[in-house]
Amino acid sequence: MATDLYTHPDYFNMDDLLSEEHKLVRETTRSWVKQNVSPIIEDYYERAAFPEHLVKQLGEIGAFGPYIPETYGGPGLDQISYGLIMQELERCDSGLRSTSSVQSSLVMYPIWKYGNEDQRQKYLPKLATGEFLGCFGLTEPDHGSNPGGMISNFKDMGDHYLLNGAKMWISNAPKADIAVVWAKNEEGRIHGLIVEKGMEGFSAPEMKGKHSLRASITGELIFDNVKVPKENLLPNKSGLGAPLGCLDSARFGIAWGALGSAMDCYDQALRYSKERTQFNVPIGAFQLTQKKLAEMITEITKAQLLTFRLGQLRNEGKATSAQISMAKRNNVEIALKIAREARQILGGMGITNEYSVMRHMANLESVVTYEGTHDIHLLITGMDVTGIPAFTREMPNK
Ligand code: TGC
Ligand code: FAD
Repeated sequence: MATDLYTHPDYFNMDDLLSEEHKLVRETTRSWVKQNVSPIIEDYYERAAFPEHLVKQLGEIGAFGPYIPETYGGPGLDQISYGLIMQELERCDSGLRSTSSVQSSLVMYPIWKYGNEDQRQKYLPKLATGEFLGCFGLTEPDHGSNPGGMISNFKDMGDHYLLNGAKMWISNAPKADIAVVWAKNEEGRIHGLIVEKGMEGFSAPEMKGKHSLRASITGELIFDNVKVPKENLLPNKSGLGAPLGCLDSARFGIAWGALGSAMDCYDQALRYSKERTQFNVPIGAFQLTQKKLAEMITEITKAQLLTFRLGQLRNEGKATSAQISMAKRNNVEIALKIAREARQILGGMGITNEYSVMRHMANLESVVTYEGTHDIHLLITGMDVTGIPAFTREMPNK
């Protein structure tokens, strides 16, 4: 890949709204990415290899649990800082952001919010430094958009729980030291359990053959009569709202992150349009190229405003799940469109690994599906504005 020349577009002077701390956090992440990830990411992506050596470094730059309080080893930053870190990581690669946002929002967040003090002290500092890598098991082979139908279950055996079931599509799973797993108890109530690598009957085989998110590692979680100690149950929240609460935090990070991919694609397309000459003029002189660039920067600016306001609301504890859902859906959708347009501006070069645009495009095909598909998020907004859920329907009689 060519030298990473990225600078972020800021058409509406959004930087004026950021504090000095926000800018420092962004700069720290960006320079770490440029120095340590940009030179290697295409190679890892092509080989579908997980850059495991970056895990501890992500801990060092504060990208694991940015908003987790210092008492538990986190940097104690605000939500906008969290968003900016996700933006800088996904600006480079969605898989890199996945590694970080799963650890932060789907592993550290539930332990912090739903765990007891012993669990927080035991796991959070190690997760913050990257000594431990975690994963989050909600999706099952037959229950993706409808996680409430899960069949993974645990029984109370007196001195321990016995866990059975299977999860699939789990980011970080094959390399994870711990898994936050959602399963039903004998009454059918969903609870979170911390399952540790090495527990008998627990395995996490890698899922291969992905054409997207190739630098992120994905796996199954298989539980065959796994004895889980009773102290590993997250005691402070149960029901489907518990995992969905974690998704609020992760979807917030994705809204910022996907925008990072869009900003990178625009930055590369704009630069290329000024350098590449055809018919004796830079291709940026053609009205059709300018239309593409004008639409890209307009959508990026709208998404930046949406995302920043969402960050303010989240800092105040006022962001609703539906607002977060809208931002995730919108920003991933515009990022995908921008990646496709940017690839066209780059012509044939756009399909090569000299540029990150095609990789972003392929990655975003996962991002538009995970953490709730585009259509599920449309239905969440639809339900919010009408008050009528449209997730299920009766099958017509034959
Ligand atoms: P429903 O009856 O609507 O809700 C059940 C209970 O949950 C509450 N709730 C929420 N709570 C917190 N945050 C949210 N976002 C919430 N949404 C709903 C709700 O109030 C209710 O509470 P209670 O007390 O009344 O019981 O549930 P439903 O079964 O009808 O489903 C609703 C639906 C479809 C929106 C939901 O299931 C959904 O979001 N489905 C999408 C599944 C999904 O996003 N899976 C993500 C898996 S993790 C992942 O993809 C990680 S990728 C990571 C990476 O690599 O970056
Ligand atoms: P399905 O739910 O089968 O959906 C298929 C299609 O049907 C979609 O277009 C969907 O929009 C549509 N559909 C479904 N229900 C409705 C409805 N009611 N109305 C209209 N249309 C509907 N999960 C985890 O738990 N942890 C992870 O770490 C994780 N990481 C992932 C990493 C990757 C790379 C990928 C691809 C997925 C990951 N997932 C993870 C799983 C992800 O959350 C699911 O793929 C997602 O929720 C969709 O589920 P599904 O793939 O089973 O699709």
